Amino acid sequence: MATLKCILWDVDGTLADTERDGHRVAFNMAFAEAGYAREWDVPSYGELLKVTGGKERIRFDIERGDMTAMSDDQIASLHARKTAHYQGLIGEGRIPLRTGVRRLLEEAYRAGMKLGVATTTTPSALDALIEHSLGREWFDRFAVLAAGDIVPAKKPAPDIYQYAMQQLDVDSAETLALEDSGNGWKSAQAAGLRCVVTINDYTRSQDFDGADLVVSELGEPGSTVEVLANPHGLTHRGCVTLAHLQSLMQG
Ligand code: XBP
Ligand code: MG
Repeated sequence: MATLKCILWDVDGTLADTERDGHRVAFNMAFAEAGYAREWDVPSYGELLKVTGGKERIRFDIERGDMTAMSDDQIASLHARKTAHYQGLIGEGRIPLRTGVRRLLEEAYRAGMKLGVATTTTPSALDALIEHSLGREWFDRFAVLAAGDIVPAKKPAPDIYQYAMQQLDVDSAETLALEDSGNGWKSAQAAGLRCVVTINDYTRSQDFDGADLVVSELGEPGSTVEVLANPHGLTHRGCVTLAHLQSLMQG
């Protein structure tokens, strides 16, 4: 029976709903600025999310013939502009944290859990979200910020979770991941982690078979959380608490 020592947080879609009104808008701003006649609308961006990583997503769109051909260097500069626009949008404070995220983070921090981030997004995009949506103190409270190209293979590969666990000196049996997407769940699963999924509009119909708990949100005391999968038969009314995460480790 393992004890929960470490919680690793995904970022986009989990800490905050950043994709539709953050990343997507920033990609479109960079495309327009560079003179590319391409706009990712809300539904087609949902499809593009199956490709993790912004540079990889642009390359995919090019390879399928929907965007002007460009070199890897051009993709990298276009993506750097996208990241700058994203930082601007986040700086305007327009993307709040998802319901229950701050509550659970604070509870886990006070309980002395090791906390970390394991994300596909670019480090400077993550920094902007921490600074403007979470608060600067979280730069110290997260013991590791594992992000972007720090590992060669992005989610659904397990690499980013393995890297974060290595940095924190914890093993998979004592670590739980919080995710929002099928690719994120696959990554956590491949790293051998327990995983709680909070779905969003883009990920609701994705495959979370085998995940330890799938809910609509972490919720706040008194709120109604939709439970989509609960294989451990966890009894919970309302929000997901640290005690729930701890009990998931024992099943
Ligand atoms: C989600 C992603 C990222 C973002 C865009 O990451 O796949 O690529 O969509 O960010 P996660 P970048 O859910 O793992 O946080 O453009 O910086 O890659
Ligand atoms: Mg995500």
